Amino acid sequence: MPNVYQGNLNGSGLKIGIAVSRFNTVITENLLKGAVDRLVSFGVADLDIDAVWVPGAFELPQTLHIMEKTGNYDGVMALGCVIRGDTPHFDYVCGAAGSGITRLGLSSETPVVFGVLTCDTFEQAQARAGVKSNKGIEAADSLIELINALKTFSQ
Ligand code: INI
Repeated sequence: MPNVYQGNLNGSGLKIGIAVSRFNTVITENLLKGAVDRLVSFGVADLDIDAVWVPGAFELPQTLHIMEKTGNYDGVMALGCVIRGDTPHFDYVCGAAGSGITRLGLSSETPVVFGVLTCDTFEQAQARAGVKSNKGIEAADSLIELINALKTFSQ
């Protein structure tokens, strides 16, 4: 039999860092609420969640990098919403957020998840920041599962 490892959704005792972008706040405040409510439902204590508002999705990787370096968190999460406009700006912001957060995951031992919406329209973003379908909820699920799955391998 192989050794098979998988995480669970027990959040008790875990400390979580969140960076959330203010750009498209109507959307991102719903992502944050979805994520925080879900984390608490898994047993994460309110006071063990730190959420930092930053200007836009471009700023998410550096913010999480600085938060991660404190060593205070079992896992960190990026929340944001980028909506396509008329210029290539969208591609630069999405690319920087995605690759920056990927690099953070590869250069640290701390589990990191990507809860950034990258949408063509505001309506698409709204549909993914609601009560039932919410990228913040998904990010919370992913982070708690990942933290617990990787615990076995941490030094
Ligand atoms: N930031 C976002 O988070 N979402 C967007 O849709 C967006 N658009 O469209 O421009 C956006 N731009 C700001 C960017 O993230 C930085 O905050 C800014 O460039 C300053 O570094």
